[in-house]
Amino acid sequence: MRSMKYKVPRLGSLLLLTLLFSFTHHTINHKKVLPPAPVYPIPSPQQLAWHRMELNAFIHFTTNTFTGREWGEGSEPESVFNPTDLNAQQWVNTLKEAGFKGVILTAKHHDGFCLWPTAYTEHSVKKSPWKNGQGDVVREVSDACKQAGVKFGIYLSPWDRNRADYGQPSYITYYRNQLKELFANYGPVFEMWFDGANGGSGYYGGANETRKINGATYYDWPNTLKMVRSIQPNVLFFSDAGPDLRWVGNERGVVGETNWNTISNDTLYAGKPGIENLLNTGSENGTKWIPAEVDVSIRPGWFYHAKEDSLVKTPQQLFDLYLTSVGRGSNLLLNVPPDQRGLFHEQDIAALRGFRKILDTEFKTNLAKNAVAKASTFRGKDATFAASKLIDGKAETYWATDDNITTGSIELDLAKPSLIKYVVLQEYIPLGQRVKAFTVDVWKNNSWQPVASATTIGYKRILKITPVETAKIRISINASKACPVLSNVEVY
Ligand code: FUL
Repeated sequence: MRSMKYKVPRLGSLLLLTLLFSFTHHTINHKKVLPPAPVYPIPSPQQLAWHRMELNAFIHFTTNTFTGREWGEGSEPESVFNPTDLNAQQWVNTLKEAGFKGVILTAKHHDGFCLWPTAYTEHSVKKSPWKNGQGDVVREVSDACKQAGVKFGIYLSPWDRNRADYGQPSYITYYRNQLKELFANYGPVFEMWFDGANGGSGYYGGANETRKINGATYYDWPNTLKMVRSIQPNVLFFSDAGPDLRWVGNERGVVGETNWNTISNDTLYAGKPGIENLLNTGSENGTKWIPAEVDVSIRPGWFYHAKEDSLVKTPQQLFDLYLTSVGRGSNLLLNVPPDQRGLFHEQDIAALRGFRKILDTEFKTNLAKNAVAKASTFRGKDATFAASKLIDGKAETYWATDDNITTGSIELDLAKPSLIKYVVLQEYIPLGQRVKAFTVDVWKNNSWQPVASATTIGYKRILKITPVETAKIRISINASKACPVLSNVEVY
């Protein structure tokens, strides 16, 4: 027993020594390779979640739906608002099936009519014959969204052609009261849409005149946003100038081929003329992360007009819009306006289903998934940052190079020749947007043949190429603000 007691500690300390040696040896020879430092500005967690939504929908609905106008005067009697068969679940479920993750409703458009029974004006659903004045469209849409697991957003037009005091300080109090009401009772609200439009003329409580406001100062946005944030800290504010999401500079559904999520907004404000081109591309050295949102309607107008039933965009046109928005690193905000029944029209539903079908067909089989990926170089020769991270399907892993290297290429070996039509790339934007120029080549007739050349990537870039059969694809990053950091490559 005694000798046993003596032997056990000796064996133990030997083991301990061996362990200690191999541990110190390991740490000395394999210094941990640190991830790249962020290139600022970077997205907030809320903005990052927004990027990942990709597809959101707008719903324009008010008295205009019944009067045939696009901009109501503000003098429309409440009695005109009378949908016969309103069904918000039909709207939200149709959109969800087509892949939309969020819905933004016009709670009040420029005409001032309120889709909820607000305490601050009589110009609302409560004075309309719809549901004998007991209805609440905002409630029905926010409930339908909750039920479907779709996020709910609000558009509340700052310009109000109904209010007698529009242009006075008291109107700002009115506007803020309505925001308080909406945010306290209908949340959570993922996005708040502030429209810069202001056409000047209106009913204005019977004054019927043209009113000019100073767009830079009248609304005192900083204090309005502070108030809203105190109720819902996670909301994202959209306007021409941000502060969280920016307008894309047109209503055609097209963001710049060069699309920086960064822009300097110090001198920008909603409705400022002449900034469309800047908003369309952002700026490489912008001081704030304010990504562009691409708003466009499925019809020529934002509101439903029966005469436009034959002009609903085709599934192919919607897919093209997807490529010029999501495909260039922005989100699509597609407007689908309910008709006078209070339903999405059959034509629009068919177009949305067709759009979904094209998406599912075109992006059915990701050929990169089973490819072998290698890179010209990777960070610290550490497997954490190897090319295989580009095809592991994980958003949180990425390929990166060493800090002093701002170019590099990735090769995907598909094992056998396949027909390819699209190349999808994603930067790991939690560390900032970096890539400034890149090219794509395919291996054909024993050499590399160029098939695409582009500038920015950002959250996502989809390149549609002339269909080509190949077994090998090369993506070359030719210029980058700092070492490139890419999280995903897909090939279809
Ligand atoms: C514009 C408005 O004037 C249109 O009516 C529509 O609401 C569009 C989304 O924004 O500025």
